[in-house]
Amino acid sequence: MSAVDRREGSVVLDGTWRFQLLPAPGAPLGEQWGEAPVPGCWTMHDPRDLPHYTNVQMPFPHHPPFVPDDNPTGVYERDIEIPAEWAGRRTVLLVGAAESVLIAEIDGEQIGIGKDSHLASEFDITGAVTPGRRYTLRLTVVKWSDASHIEDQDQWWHGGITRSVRLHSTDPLHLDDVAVRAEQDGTLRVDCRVRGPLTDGWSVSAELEGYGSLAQDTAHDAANRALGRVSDFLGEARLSTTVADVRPWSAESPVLYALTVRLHRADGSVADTSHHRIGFRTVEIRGRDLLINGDRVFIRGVNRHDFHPLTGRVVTEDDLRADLVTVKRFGFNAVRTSHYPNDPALLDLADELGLYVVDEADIESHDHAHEIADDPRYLPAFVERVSRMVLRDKNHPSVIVWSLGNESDYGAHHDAAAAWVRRHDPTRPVQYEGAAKTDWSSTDIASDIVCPMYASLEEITAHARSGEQTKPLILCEYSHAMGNSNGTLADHWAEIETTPGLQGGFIWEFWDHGILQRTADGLPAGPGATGGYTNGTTAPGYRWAYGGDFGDTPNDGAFCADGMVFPDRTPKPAMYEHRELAAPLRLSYDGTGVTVHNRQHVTGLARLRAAWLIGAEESGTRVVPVPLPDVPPGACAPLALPPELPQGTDELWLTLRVTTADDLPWAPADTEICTPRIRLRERPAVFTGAPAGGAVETDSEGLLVHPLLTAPPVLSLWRAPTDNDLLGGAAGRWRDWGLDALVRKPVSVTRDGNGRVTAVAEYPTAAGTVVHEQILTALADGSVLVEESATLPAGLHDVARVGSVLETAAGPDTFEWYGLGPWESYPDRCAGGAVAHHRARVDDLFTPYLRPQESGGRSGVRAFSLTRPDGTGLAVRLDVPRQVSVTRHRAADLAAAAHHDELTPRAGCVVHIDAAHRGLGTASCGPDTLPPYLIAPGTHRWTWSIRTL
Ligand code: IPT
Repeated sequence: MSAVDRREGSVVLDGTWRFQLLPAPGAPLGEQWGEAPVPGCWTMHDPRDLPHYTNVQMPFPHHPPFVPDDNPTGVYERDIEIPAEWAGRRTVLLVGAAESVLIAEIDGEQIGIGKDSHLASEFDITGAVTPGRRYTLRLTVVKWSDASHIEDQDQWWHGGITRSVRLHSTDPLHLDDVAVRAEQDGTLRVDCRVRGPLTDGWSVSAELEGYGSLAQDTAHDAANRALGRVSDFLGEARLSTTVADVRPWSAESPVLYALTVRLHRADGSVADTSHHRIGFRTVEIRGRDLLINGDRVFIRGVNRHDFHPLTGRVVTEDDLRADLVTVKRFGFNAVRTSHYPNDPALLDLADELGLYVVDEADIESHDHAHEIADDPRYLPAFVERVSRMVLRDKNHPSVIVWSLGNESDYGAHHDAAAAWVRRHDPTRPVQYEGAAKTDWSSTDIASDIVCPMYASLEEITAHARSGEQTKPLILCEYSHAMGNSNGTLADHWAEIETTPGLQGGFIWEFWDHGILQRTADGLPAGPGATGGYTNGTTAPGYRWAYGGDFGDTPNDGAFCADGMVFPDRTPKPAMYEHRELAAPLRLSYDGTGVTVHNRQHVTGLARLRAAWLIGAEESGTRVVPVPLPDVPPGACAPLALPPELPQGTDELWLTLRVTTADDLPWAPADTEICTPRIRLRERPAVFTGAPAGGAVETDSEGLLVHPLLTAPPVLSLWRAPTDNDLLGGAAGRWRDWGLDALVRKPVSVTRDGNGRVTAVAEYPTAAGTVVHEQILTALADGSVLVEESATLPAGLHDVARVGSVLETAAGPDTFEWYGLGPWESYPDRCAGGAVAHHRARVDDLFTPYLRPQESGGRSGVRAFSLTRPDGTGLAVRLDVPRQVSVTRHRAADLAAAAHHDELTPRAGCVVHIDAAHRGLGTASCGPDTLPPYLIAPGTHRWTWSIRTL
């Protein structure tokens, strides 16, 4: 494994290969060959072995190193021709990745085997082939082996060849490795290793484009001193230079320089060339800070798996680019390659687009972690997996930290691997979550960074304030994005930004791993399928499959659907929350003027453009462009308020819509970057002394009768459990209390002389009775005022919501609101967006989280309408900003469905108006929401009005 890039000039063998799937490695080949794509996972197209999802548990009961006898084995075959012009050269076969054991044969002769599902296997086949001749290349891929026990990552199990297969050739005299060290101060050092047959001399030169040749510092010619040797190691050379006025590489400003290294024969002719795009940057740990080019940069990271809903694990360079472009657009500056090395193209893209990478080795022994961590039979695999990754990826400026793997306990193997890395590459820190798990203050471990997963805010801040902290603290996983999640992200960042010693983390995770499945036959739609999805939603006849949907047992259900994007890369609403928290600029308002703060380290604000969005409750929403001063990094400057601000006393908000001014490599001009907001005027009290009208029409229980309502407003304390509610335990309590099936027991209905109706009802639950009062008053403007209170007994200490639910007749299809929007928000996830007038189709308000659950809420709603195309409908006004949701589904419909294809949207709207709505938290894996976002027992009051339009 080396860092010499040989993609150029190689013969790509990707395409359709002959294929047979055998039940086990020793099984006889059949007469008949089928076909399979390479790269490709057979699990995505062969019904005999479908995808299988497990998290921690292995899919079989065997202990390491044993595996089942039933062991799907794919035999891939094709003809190859070795180009005649490769005569006299060295020929190499490269298999980008195969899952899991790879056996390579040429014309029936075994040429090598490889393990490690996420790194390439390279075979020197010079001795096995003659240029100009044709051969049969057979790649046999065995699914299970001893190595499966250290590839127990939380993802689908697949089988196949998952990255490109290529042949390339080199001169017999060739560069074995090129190691580049380019520092922030402009110093550049290039170390080359040379291999080949005994020669009468060689030399290496290097050139940095625009800066000329590097000086050769040392050359060590092993050949001259070891005549008659067996080895083909010829020696090493070191070259160096210093670039004056270097522009350092950073995620914010990813400046790359072109370096070409040439190996010359004794006569000066070029035997081998290696091209590199390098970046000058320095990573160091000083005290408890991780510094990039001397700056303490917050790590706003996300964990990313190789995933594709049609191919399983096969991703193209276009896919990788689309992933990283999305990551950049939503404010992330770092990626952890959870939990294995990615295709080298990902690192090229991270270098180019500007992302810090924690490069992680392909080691996760989760289910048998303790057993394996000190089992010497696995020692070589640990060291080899880590070292091969480092050898491959060391020249990428984007890689700032090496990770020894994930969830594999802590044992001697980790120390051995860390020691190898520290010696081989002293320029980057090493991290391993498991090493730092028990004692965050320990200095004597295989991790230079304390990188816990899912630690609570309280724990990390306590550590940072303890005086015991010895290393940077960067969470390797936090804010589990399963379903409707990522509550309290803003609370996290408020602490991180104000607590020395806390430096960020990596959200779990980028992808929802939903595989596109045909509902008719239950099979994966597979590579090449078209039209099965759009905007996160599957088309009729398809669904997003998760664990168990392919008959896979044991499985871990929807736990693989825990990403910030849907399986088609559509961003979930939580992405907008992150984008706002990571914004390159912030606003402050002191009552008279606005100041804009540039929060970046390297770049000014010139690449951005801005417009004020003026949101006034009464006078509507307007957009006014505003010149953005080019504030230097870390500085601030005044920002002009819009001229002609709406007069009056109604509530007034300004939101700065910040977009890209010009095309950037990761965002075309006019891409929205953030929407910071400030409030200029408070909302005056509403419903004060509104004049009364006539009588309110009610049913015998005192509930509102209205021509557009098919179900009058009644009390709701429940929501369709989110994944966090379910796995965190709240949903179980709610069910035990009976909140999902509340029954209204009328107590009294009174009507006063003015037609005002007071209905009191009880809602018995297993934790005590809730008393609900609803007073309906007709107002002179034709609206009905609804004043409600609900008193929750002490036993109901943490319910989902307290509010009203009502249903409309069919017809209204447009929702317009003044409040936070446009995207979905919840009380603990509402940092992004504008307080303004928004409009959406009712059908679009719902968010298609893979397992149906509470969704579509909008926070801070002050008023809304639901209208038919002709403008008729309902208008609602609220006493104070509240959580409102309008969807086509009752909570019970959602809770009963495992997939969206089981849901039938109702013709009318289901409307929730909440006095209180519980935060989302992240309890499916990690901390629940924080106390301020929980609903306390006692009396809750809310008032609203409803009017016919
Ligand atoms: C942690 C894993 O590292 C990650 O792969 C994923 O499984 C995540 O949790 C949950 O989705 S491990 C967990 C036991 C904390």
